[in-house]
Amino acid sequence: MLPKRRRARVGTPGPDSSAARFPGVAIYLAEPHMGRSRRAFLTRLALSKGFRVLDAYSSEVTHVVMEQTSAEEAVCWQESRVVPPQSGCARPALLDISWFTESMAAGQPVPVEGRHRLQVAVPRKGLPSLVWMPPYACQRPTPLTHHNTSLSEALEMLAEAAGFDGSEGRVLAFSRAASMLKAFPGPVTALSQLQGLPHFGEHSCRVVQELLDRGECVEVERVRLSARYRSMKLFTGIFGVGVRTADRWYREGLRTLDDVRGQVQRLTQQQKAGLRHHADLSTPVQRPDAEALQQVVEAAVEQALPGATVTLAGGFRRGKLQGHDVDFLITHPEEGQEVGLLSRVMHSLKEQGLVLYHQHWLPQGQEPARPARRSRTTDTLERCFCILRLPSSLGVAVGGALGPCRPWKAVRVDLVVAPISQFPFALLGWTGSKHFERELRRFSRKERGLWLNSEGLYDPEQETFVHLAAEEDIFRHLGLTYLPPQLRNA
Ligand code: DCP
Ligand code: MG
Repeated sequence: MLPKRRRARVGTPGPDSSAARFPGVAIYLAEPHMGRSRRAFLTRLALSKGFRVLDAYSSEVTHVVMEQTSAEEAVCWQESRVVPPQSGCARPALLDISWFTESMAAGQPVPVEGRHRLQVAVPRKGLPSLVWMPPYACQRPTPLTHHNTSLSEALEMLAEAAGFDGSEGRVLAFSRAASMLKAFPGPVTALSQLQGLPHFGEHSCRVVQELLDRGECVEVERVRLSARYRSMKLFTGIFGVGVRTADRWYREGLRTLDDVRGQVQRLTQQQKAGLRHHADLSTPVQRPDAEALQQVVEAAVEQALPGATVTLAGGFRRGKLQGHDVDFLITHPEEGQEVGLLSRVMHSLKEQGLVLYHQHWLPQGQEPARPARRSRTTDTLERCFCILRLPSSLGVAVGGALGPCRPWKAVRVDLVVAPISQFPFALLGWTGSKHFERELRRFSRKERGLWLNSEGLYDPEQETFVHLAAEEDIFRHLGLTYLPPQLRNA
């Protein structure tokens, strides 16, 4: 079922009417610039005159009608629609709204003339084809490997640097442009291919242009080599150090890890542990490490509460082969059974000598906190931020920065507990990517009027939580096509 707001907006009299007076005509009103309420109005108008209007684009469509859309954009839109071919079916005509309004006025479909058609007159030979892409990252598949790595990495670095300066607007602008490039269906070789796509502001375009022209961007290289970026990157890479702390240290003149070690009396326990294990923690965790840790955690969980489950989340669930940590979600099929579980799990891991550091966060109350109006990445699920000892006896080549003979390696592990009723939201929230989550929450809030976080989906009008049983149901409820984790690498 669609959320209330969407139901209200889309509420058109049943399209696809079988009582159509013109059997050879099946209209599809394409939405890019039309807007939902205008589309609903036009649909009602056409239905009232006996036209057949299809709600979804399919091989049955004979007339696609668009408004304020250029011929090139229309063709790209059509090319991006994958419709199984039906024998004997011609491609539908791409038409301007003028054909529709004339037909409505005539009370019957008027013959299609050249002036109605949104067609590119000259074949676009040699020109890169334009692509239509939806604006929110949660509306499009983003695989792990894509065609524009050097471009997206450059823009992501600028986003990271903007984050170090607390410039959230620029973080979003660069992240969104980078994310579009990750989802782009082929290599970008000319800036014109990005024409008309959302999120490519003047600054991002300039960077892309320079990279395409010269293979390098002066600004990107200047930032990458700057003392500020390098120190901020180094400091925020320490477990327990956020941008604000890193910035303060930088302003105080600290530049290196040794400078930080010299201030040990000012460090939190978490930061001290982060520094102690810095060499291991700055070496990527490999997938076999994550799988070995899953077995360790599963055994501890099973011992603490038979029937409880452990699910690998984060980047590894999206198919990444390495990551900066391992994220696990724990639940039990019976609501309430999970209370007190994490303490027992940590006790079991400590007894085995596997815990190098841990910080346990308990939920503030039994009731899930109402999601904030503004999306946020943190939530109040019970969790433990740990550094675990991964012994080489588990069959993993721990090697790493300290040489191949080390019998163990320190690994960052997040253990998160969710009651079964919140599990789908926790799984969706902790699978990422961060940009995907940010966009999903923004989409939910702005397009559906619902507030989403890792604990639930809140309807502020009804003042209730929406109960859903699986990730697929959350996508469906938001009116989104389901994307498996491997396609959430936005
Ligand atoms: N997350 C969250 N709340 C937090 C921390 C993380 O909701 N307090 C979410 C955001 C991420 C996901 O959980 O989408 C996993 O966080 P990570 O920082 O571990 O990110 P990844 O697993 O994607 O990256 P990496 O492979 O580097 O670990
Ligand atoms: Mg992770």
